[in-house]
Amino acid sequence: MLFSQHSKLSERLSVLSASLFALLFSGLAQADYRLNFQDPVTGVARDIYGLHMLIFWICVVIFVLVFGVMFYSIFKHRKSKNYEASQFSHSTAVEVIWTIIPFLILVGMAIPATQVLIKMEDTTKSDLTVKITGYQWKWGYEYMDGSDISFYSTLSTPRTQIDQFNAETKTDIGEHYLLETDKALIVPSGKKVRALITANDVIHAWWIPAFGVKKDAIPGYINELWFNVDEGKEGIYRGNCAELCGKDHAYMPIVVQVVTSDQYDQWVAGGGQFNAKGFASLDDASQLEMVAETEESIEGEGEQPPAEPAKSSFAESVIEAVVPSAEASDAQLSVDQLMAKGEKIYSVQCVACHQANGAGIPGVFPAITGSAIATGNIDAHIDIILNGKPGTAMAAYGRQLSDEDIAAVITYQRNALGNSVGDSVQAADIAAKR
Ligand code: HEC
Ligand SMILES: [Cu+2]
Repeated sequence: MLFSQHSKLSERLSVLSASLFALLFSGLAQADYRLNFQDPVTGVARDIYGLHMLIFWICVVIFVLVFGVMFYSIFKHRKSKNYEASQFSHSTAVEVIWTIIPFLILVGMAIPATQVLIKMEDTTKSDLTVKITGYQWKWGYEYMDGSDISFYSTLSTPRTQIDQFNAETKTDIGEHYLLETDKALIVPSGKKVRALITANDVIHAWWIPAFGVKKDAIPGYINELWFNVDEGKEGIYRGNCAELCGKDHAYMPIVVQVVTSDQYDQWVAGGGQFNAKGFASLDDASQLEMVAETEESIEGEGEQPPAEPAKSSFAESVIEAVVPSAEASDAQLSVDQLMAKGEKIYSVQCVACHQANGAGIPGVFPAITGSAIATGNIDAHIDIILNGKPGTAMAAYGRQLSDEDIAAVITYQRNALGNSVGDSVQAADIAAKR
């Protein structure tokens, strides 16, 4: 009886451990698994890495010593040896030793840590300042050096890749799933870049692990950070918003493209244009190679990433749609053109709240389907999109989208998502209302 129970238990245990094992290793095989931090590409990130390793090894040594002594004592003085325990209860000498040694260890760790902290906080003598603003759910970048470049950076992974919960109809996700944007922050290597970080709604945080920077973006408050990417480490670096900021917190990645300072000057002189992949548009043929190369060296240890599947032409068309067109806003578009463009803009800028089918989220984000504004007087519709609704999550898109984009998304909302008002607007109508 006892025996059979026991064997059942051990059977269960072995099943459990086998499945745990399988779980662990299937996870390892799937994920691009790596240990430790990303490879540091700035001096501060290298310092942080060094500090991390130093403290790690101090911990390892303490661990081995403490457990070594413990296990040795347990084993040496075990009951079967009839060891007679000593009965002393106080030892000033031991107490002094176990106070002084940890104290010395802590001071020994605090000195280099403080040096790095002081270095991290020193934002003086910067070559370039960028203002970074967190929004629900995108990042705004503004160059403060008089170049007058500013833009918003939005997730470019298509919602069709994100919203697939059915394993059977699942399509492949892209290589940089949820870590890709329509426009990257462009910075030069070998230059001290200072960032002023704030937010427009709730608290976000700007985080690029390879740079060793992470700072909260707080509404009404400006935080500072700086980084100086080593020359020779040009490439694409990716990070995330690191402060839970609501429903789409996971969908506001950060992409930074580091270019040489010559390329940066060229980009600024060209007015800060972007190519279809959201990187600096330079008329320098070597640029694409550079991007491809460094992406590999950041991520690739050994294995070649799978050739990009005829990659989301949808994502690219979205990006094209989102980059405001430089054309004059008096161009007339057909209703079909407006609807096609509007659908793309809606699927990038508006779905997070109003949902792909226009139903919104009851009690939080209103439906567009049957909405009094989206089916009523068009002036009110234009107004809420241009100016937003202060005090709510509905942002003023007049600052973020071009006249044509706004005309398209309004036309789309009025004639799709279950609405069929039948009217349309042109960019010129929007310009007139600004
Ligand atoms: C971050 C969430 C969010 C995003 C993104 C968003 N909206 Fe809204 N939207 C809201 C909220 C909240 C309201 C309700 C505001 C209020 O209280 O009147 C709203 C209201 C509206 C309304 C009025 C609906 C009604 O009947 O009251 C329209 C039209 C609208 N949004 C269009 C858009 C368009 C177009 C976009 C994309 C360019 C967009 N919204 C993106 C949150 C959002
Ligand atoms: Cu955020």
